[in-house]
Amino acid sequence: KYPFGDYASYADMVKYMRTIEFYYPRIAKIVRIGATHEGKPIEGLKIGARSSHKKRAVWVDGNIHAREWASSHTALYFINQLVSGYGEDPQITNYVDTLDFYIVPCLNPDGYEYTRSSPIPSVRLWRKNRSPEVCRPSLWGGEKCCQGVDLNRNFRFHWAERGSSYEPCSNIYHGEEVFSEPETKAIRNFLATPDMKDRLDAFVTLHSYAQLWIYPYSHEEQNYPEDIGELRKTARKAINRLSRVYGTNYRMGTGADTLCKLDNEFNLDNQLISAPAAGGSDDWAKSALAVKYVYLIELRPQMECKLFSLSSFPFLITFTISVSNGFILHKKELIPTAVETFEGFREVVDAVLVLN
Ligand code: 0X9
Ligand code: ZN
Repeated sequence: KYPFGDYASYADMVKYMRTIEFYYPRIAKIVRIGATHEGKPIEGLKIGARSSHKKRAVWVDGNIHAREWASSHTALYFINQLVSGYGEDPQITNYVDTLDFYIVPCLNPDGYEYTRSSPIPSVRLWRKNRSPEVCRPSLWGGEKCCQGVDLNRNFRFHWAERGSSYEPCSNIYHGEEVFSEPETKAIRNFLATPDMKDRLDAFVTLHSYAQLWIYPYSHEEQNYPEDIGELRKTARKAINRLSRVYGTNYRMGTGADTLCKLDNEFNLDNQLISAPAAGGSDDWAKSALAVKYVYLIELRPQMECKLFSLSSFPFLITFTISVSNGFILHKKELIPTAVETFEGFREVVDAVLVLN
């Protein structure tokens, strides 16, 4: 039994998934998509009833960013709902009979375990993976070296363009090359096979925080896929359904159009993160895998945005000065966050079901 309502180690997440596989062998199977820099296996669950024909598939992941702890908890709750609802709730039974769900709750276990190792802000608020140090010549002579790549800047979609950095010490460092990291390679190798690619109808990636239901594209403002109408329609339904549970208010849009952020004061280099950001997994899933419903969900809490428009720029840079820290979500908000997000997610699954 997983301690829902509390934070857990990566080992406990994996243990929980193994227990699910043991108790629900007909619908749940562990999938190992690869291993991290430190050699930790990246594991998830495939949930789906056996079928004689090829099934359509839905992907869900969490914790690609180390500090976004509520996201893996939410993904694990999705697993719990799907397996415990099977044979109980007719709708969920239909989901599991008709589709295959691939749920990988923690894509960045090295980073996640690192953030658990100390409450000091530079550790608890680590964002990237834990890849070895990369050095750049420093202005004062010698060189400056830092660890970690922002995995959500390492995908092949306008890689190394806006909203990402060449500096290894930056929180949004895109890596030395596209797909340089074992974690991003694992996702690509697992999903970009012809078989898998053709089956995927939804790609949902869980992040925190801001209460946003994000659809592509997020590398620049006002750039949308041609089926944006359907993506928006389903996103609208999802956030409406989500808000009916506890009244939580979500906004929707592309990351480029809606996100506002300045990394908080704990950020080592205190850089401005502009909302457009290239190299994200969501945009890659939409463009390279041609997945229909691609959403990046920024979970609770709400982000306060202070808007400053810099008139000399052709685009609007929005940022927030944060005092409290939304990445550290109080335990008592974990289950409500998971419950409402699952409700929203059901709207995405329902949209996938009518496709087929
Ligand atoms: O910056 C990100 O990677 C995401 N926000 S977060 O605070 N969780 O780090 C937003 C990503 C939006 N999508 C893309 N830029 N592709
Ligand atoms: Zn994130």
